[in-house]
Amino acid sequence: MRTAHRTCPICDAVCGLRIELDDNEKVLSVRGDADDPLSKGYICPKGASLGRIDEDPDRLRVPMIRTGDQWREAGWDEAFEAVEQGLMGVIDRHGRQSVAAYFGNPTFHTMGGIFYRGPLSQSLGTTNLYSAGTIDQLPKHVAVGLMFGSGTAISVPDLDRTEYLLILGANPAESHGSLCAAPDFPGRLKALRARGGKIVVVDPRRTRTADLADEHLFVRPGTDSLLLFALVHTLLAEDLVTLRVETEGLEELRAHARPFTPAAVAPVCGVPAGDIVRLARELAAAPAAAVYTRMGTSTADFGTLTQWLVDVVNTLTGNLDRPGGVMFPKPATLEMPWGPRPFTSGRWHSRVKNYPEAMGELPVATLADEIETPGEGQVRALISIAGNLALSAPNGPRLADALGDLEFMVCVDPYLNETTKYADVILPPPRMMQMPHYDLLLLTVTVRNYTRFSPPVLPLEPGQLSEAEIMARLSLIAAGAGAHADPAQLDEAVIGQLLGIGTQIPGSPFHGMELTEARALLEGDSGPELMLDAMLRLGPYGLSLPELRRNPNGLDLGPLEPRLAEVIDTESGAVRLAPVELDPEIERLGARLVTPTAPMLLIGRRQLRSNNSWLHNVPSLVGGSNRCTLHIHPDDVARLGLDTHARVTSATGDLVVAIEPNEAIMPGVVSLPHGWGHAGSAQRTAAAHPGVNANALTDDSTIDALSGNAVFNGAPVTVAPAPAPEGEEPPVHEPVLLPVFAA
Ligand SMILES: Nc1nc2c(c(=O)[nH]1)N[C@H]1C(S)=C(S)[C@@H](COP(=O)(O)OP(=O)(O)OC[C@H]3O[C@@H](n4cnc5c(=O)[nH]c(N)nc54)[C@H](O)[C@@H]3O)O[C@H]1N2
Ligand SMILES: Nc1nc2c(c(=O)[nH]1)N[C@H]1C(S)=C(S)[C@@H](COP(=O)(O)OP(=O)(O)OC[C@H]3O[C@@H](n4cnc5c(=O)[nH]c(N)nc54)[C@H](O)[C@@H]3O)O[C@H]1N2
Ligand code: SF4
Ligand SMILES: [Mo]
Repeated sequence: MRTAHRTCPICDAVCGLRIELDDNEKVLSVRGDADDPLSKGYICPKGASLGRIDEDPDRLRVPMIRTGDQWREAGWDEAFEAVEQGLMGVIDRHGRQSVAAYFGNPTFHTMGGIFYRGPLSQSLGTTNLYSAGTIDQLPKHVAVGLMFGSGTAISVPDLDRTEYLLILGANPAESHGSLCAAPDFPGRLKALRARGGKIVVVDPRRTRTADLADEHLFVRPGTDSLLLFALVHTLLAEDLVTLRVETEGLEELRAHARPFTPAAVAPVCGVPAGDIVRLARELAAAPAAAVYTRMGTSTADFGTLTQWLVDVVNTLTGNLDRPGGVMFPKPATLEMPWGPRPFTSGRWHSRVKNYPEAMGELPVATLADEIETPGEGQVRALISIAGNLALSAPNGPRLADALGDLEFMVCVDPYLNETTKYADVILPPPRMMQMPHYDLLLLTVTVRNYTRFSPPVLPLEPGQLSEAEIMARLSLIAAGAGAHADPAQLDEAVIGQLLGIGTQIPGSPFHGMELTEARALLEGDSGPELMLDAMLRLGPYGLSLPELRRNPNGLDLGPLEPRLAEVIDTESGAVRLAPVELDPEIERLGARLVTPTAPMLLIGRRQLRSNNSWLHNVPSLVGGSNRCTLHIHPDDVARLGLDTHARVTSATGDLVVAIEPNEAIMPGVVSLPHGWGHAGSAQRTAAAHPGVNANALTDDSTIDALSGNAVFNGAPVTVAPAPAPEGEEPPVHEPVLLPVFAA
């Protein structure tokens, strides 16, 4: 028996884990790592199931090649030869623009995904680049890009020191936090209240997070920008503004905010005017306050405006870049610019709908258009890395059909699932336990400065490829170097680029060195480890990979400190309170100041033992409370005459689903979790708990204009009685509350 340490790779909370393995290297138990300075032993049911997830018998172990509807196992060389033939064939016939790439959610967590996204995108030479970003957080990047001049200037609530936390459209008690890495988020919320602070949650559902708060307010889906504008209006009208950082555009902001009075927005957003005024006063009066928002508002109409207004309120109340307010973490690695600086968007546009690029990406919501619409530049091939678009994208079934029409598709994915079944070749990454891990992205949004590296717990088997090698070989094929090119060739090129930057940074350990001299200093067992070592040595704490290896439980690098001056990149150096780029959206929002007629509105829901589309194949994570049901208020159940099931119809599709009457949801709103719809899947456990695809109902024709982001929340739907589909189990009406446990 032995114990290994590893960061959990599943969600944004980056919990440290202690893994016990038996003599056959089978995982016996996974517990929280009490010696991790950030997570301090916290673990959730998913982390505790990591061994079962990792050892899933349905996981692919070798490449798969499809002919018609027949799959067969293949060797790596043969698989890469098939990729070269398929991909280069499409490029020869239709040009490089006919190739698209999608980088799914796990690519934000894995070293293979993070370090090789750039090289693969560049060697493909296409602007048809898509990621989970445009079905998630792109509005945040655009908003901070416009305000601070850098699309990565993302602040986090200083959770452990704040005295007042306003949460809109996030449910960290179940999601464990997002764009805010805070293991044991629920515990941190409890501590906030225990020290006399206040928490207010604004959400169309009274969530578990709301249960941990002092106050919960229902908001009509898609209207948070109105509510926030009224907060801004009140702060300005009542002279409650404290500016602690240099700003520009206050007068323009005042003009924008004028029509959005609490009285004008209240009937539209559903939050009483008196509560809005009180919230503004409380935020202004709190010794330190933070406003935090995530998916609920990012994937709703006016997503970018909402993210902007959140940071406007944080700035106006004097809480930007201040302890207890919202702060910019200082990661251990060299901060690499991602996206243009100063920030700009629309450097190119999508072919069919002319949507602007943002952060180098085009909207996932228009990928089906690009595949279906003939003409020069039509997408004919797709490289999908760690994505399950059939279930994750708006109007997923349409996109799935489009995938079936591609001339070539290759997926890097451990599963044959709803999306990868359309691939010609599937290249499986190794098990999580076999991969080194470093959260290059998530460690930029931690609530304390912190770092931790995890070496692989288990070695690769002979002949098995790491995810990094798979990515490198795909990049080399795309670059024309062929199916047998040595991945080290690409690694050395990337490392050389990094060191090239390093030799020019005065004061860096590589300054003034020859590249070979600098390269000789690096230590690491693989390409991404060497890249990481370089980035750590170039980082602000002077760390290195060997140093991190000596600290397997992670290193606390101290509380967050003010550093706006280091991250801001606007022309004037001031925070732009009223970027002109937002004007058209503000005008469009003004037109929403009319009391809405009331169709039912659909929103999403995350479940504690789930993670998007890919954890439903683990028996301990499905069943019980983790079922795909429609939450609906009992008044609506009665009004609509529903029995056990409902037919839900939207502009794009319809489905029949079991209902779960629930007092906690706002009347007029229904909620369906996403990532389900596994009927007929090759993942056997998932197929036995199929659920329905919520994205059959979401619309791919509406996007957030500024970011291209999908609008999942607030889709108008009709709900009608329906009989239970034959053979379906009766729905579970009682949510089973799981204890959130620690080590
Ligand atoms: N209606 C609705 N739709 C949504 C959302 C919503 O709230 N409502 N949420 C959206 C959000 S926030 C996101 S991030 C997206 C996520 O959507 P996707 O980007 O499609 O990600 P997942 O659904 O997590 O699917 C991950 C895929 O990666 C594979 N995978 C798992 N681990 C690894 C690995 O280590 N390496 C590789 N190569 N593959 C791996 C899995 O088998 C799976 O196929 O969904 C979005 N879709
Ligand atoms: N257990 C679990 N954890 C996860 C995931 C998972 O699938 N399951 N997915 C991971 C991923 S990819 C992400 S991006 C994060 C997301 O992390 P969160 O953003 O915290 O996740 P959600 O649970 O989607 O929270 C969104 C909340 O917004 C509410 N909402 C919906 N529409 C609106 C609206 O218009 N206005 C307001 N104010 N609220 C609204 C919903 O009711 C919900 O409570 O979670 C991550 N962690
Ligand atoms: S909250 Fe759970 S899934 Fe997320 S990192 Fe921690 S243990 Fe893993
Ligand atoms: Mo996400």
